[in-house]
Amino acid sequence: PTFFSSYHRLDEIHKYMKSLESKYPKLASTFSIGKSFEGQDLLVLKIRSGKETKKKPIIWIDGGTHGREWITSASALYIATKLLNEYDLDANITKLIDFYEWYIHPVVNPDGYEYSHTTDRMWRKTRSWTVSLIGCRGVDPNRNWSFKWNYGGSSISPCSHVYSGLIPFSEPEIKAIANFIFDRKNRVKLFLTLHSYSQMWLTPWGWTHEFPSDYEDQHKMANVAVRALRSLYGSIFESGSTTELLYTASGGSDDWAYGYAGIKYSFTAELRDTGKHGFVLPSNQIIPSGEELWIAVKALASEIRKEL
Ligand code: 0X9
Ligand code: ZN
Repeated sequence: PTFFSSYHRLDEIHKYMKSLESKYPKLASTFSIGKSFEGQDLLVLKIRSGKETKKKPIIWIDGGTHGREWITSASALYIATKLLNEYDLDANITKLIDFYEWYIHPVVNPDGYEYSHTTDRMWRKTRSWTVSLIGCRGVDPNRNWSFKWNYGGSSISPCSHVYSGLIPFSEPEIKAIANFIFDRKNRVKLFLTLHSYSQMWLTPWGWTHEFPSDYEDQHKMANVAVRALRSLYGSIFESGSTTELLYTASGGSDDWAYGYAGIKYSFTAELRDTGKHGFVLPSNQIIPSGEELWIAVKALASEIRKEL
């Protein structure tokens, strides 16, 4: 059995990330971008070759925004592992690592992730609470971003699954990512946030039914991803905007990355499956799901590179 034959708790994930750092000291490093509400490290893996002097385009991939979506953290780690394992073995991967700087943040919401392991398998939100509010805990981390915050598809009720928080960026986990991305916004060429489930490659917007001016390019690029993904096991992922395919949901990270930080290729990928197991995707699907996503990410990275 490998690391990818089962789902793991947060401490095992952090240990695994640090083991990649020791195994590939020239390529991989881990660092914390802050602390969660309950004090867990927000650990990011950086993959980069060569001297630090050169400014490279950035690819950002995150998972584990919603506690119960375990496959997304496993898949983010799978991508990281593939990048590192295949460097110097596969000429195309070597090229992609040399060209970009990769940041992989597998567990955006560590408190919610742990809570979904220990107490409530269906937990989605963070675990924060505000003194004045008795009872319900947690903010939906994907309704807490500042761009078009509370424009629809979110709730101001603390007990809701889609509670947007008292103010934008009330959640330290989200503020930390926003700061990190904003500081590098001109270099970030792909912002990919992994969710589950429903097998979709979503483009902005989530906050309105209107289509952004870059929709054509974004949709073309989303199709590059879903076509590559399908080529391996035939999994069908739909591509389109969030409001077109799903529902209205404002305050999401992809809308912020595009609308506020100006990152054209900003996607939410909703991974396996389409509802048979839903959030409780069996662990024997981690590797196939990771493999198909890996092919999609490679195709995206090469296609975006052509535009730079
Ligand atoms: O509702 C969400 O946050 C995402 N779906 S999930 O079932 N994983 O919760 C979709 C997010 C799409 N993007 C935006 N709404 N901006
Ligand atoms: Zn989600």
